[in-house]
Amino acid sequence: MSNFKFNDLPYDFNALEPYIDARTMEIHYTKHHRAYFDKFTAAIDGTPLADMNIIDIFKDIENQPVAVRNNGGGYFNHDLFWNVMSGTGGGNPSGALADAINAAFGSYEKFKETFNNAAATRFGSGWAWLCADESGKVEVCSTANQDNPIMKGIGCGNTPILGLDVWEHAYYLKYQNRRPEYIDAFWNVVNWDAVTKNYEKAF
Ligand code: MN3
Repeated sequence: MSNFKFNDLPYDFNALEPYIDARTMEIHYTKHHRAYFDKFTAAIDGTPLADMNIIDIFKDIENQPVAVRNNGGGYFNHDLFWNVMSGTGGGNPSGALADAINAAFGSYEKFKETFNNAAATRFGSGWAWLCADESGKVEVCSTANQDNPIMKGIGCGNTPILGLDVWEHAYYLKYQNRRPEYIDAFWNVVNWDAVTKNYEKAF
C-alpha cells in the first residue's frame, strides 16, 4: 500500500457540459485516470517510493522506472487538471495572478494566445501548462506524454498551476480531430480560484 489516494472528481461527469461532454469525462476519469493510478501504485508498491512525496519522485524521475514516470505523471497531471476546471468556471484571473500574467505576456489575451499555441502545436499526446517559478513569475510550456515540468529537465522546470490535457482521449468523442475547438472551449471551464490557489502555493 502507498500513501497515494484516488481522489474524487470534484464535480459530476456532466458538470463541464457543453464544453467537455459527460461521456468523455466519465471515460477519462473512471478508465484513463484510474489506470494511471492503479499502474502507478502497482509500480511503487513495496519500494521506498511508496512513502515519498510525488514531487520528490518527479524531481528524481531520470532515475525511476518508466512505469513510474508515465503512470505517476498521468495520476498527478489528471488530478491537477480536474481541479483547475469547474462548471462555474470561465472569466478572467484577478489579483496577483492577473498581474503576473500581464507582466509575463503583456495581456490576458496574449497569454491565452501563447497557451493555445503551446496546446495546439504539441505533436501527438501531451499537456500545455501555465507554470510559476520561485519568484512568482509565470510562463507557458508544453510536455509530451504524461511528463510534466516538475520532472527534471522537462518543460520550463517550474511548478504547474494550470494544465490542459491534449491527448486525443480528452476530446475526441466531441471534437474528433478539431483540437483547437477543444482548446478554445476549455477557457469556459477554467476555475481561476483554483489556479490562484495553486499560484499562491507555488512560491
Ligand atoms: Mn488524459
